Amino acid sequence: MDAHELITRNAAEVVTEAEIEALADDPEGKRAYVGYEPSGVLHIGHMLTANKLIDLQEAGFEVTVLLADVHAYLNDKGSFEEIRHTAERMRDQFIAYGLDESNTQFVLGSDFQLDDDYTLDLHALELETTLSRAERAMAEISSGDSVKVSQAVYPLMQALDIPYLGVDLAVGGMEQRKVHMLARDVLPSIDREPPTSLHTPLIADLGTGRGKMSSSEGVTISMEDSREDIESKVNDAYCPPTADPEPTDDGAERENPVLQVFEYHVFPRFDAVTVERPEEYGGNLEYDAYDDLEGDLESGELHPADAKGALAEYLDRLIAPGRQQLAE
Ligand code: IYR
Repeated sequence: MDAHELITRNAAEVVTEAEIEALADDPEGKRAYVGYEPSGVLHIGHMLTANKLIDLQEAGFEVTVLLADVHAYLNDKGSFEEIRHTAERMRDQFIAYGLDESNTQFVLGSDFQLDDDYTLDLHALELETTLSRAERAMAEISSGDSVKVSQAVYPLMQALDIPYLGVDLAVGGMEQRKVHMLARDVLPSIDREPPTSLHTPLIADLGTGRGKMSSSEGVTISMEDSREDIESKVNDAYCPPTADPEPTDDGAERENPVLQVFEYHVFPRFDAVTVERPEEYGGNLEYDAYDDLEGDLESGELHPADAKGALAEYLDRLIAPGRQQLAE
């Protein structure tokens, strides 16, 4: 797979295509980052952007993981002490998950975001940004109806992280896109380049296929899950025999989360996927590309129950090292 394909595969969006092409032409030593508000354990949402970081490392990029302790604090996730402690645990989880340790730099937000220069640049960005713009940038990131001042400062700090970390590419889920668009607009006002960004798709809730999978609501998968937990969550997942399910009666869009997890979590990390089936049901099925598995589910060749059995198996393999690390 060439660098451009490694960088862009499974991305929902890149901004801009021309900037990404320039990075793909000479990826060696280029720097990419993702920031995460530290939370207790790695869950499937972290794993999605981590898969992209692994792709980028394979393409020649150096990777920075920002453990965004100050951001988590501003977003009301607990006391600063607690968040710091949680951040330490996440580092080991990312390595257990498969990031290349020799080429991943972990940075705590508080290591540079409290410096004088950063603070003054932040105030300069505050002067350039209306409250409503900052609020809109946060709509998909913070929950709750009333936005606190801290949550309006948050996206400006996220924008500023990009030049302060000196990265060439900012990666995040689609819920981060408005922050990155804000960054493109405001950073030139302090003589910084508008950043290039790449966004990974949002995956629907496993149980219903609606909305987006989140660690705070609905069903999620995390490094704390036992094999039995994974089997039971996947077994209960919404999986109609199509990649394009009908909307619900009240008009809500639905996805097939079982197929999404195969596409964005399993196939990027395994060269081939085996669906085990007893001989009397046709024997094992082998897939080396996601599209073939989707096609077989749609044609009826692959039964949803068999697809779920395989999904639980591969998710368990992805999670096992992190589970082991938590137990140590
Ligand atoms: N907004 C992210 C956390 C975050 C991301 C980046 I990229 C930063 O520079 C800072 C914080 C979240 O929702 O988890």
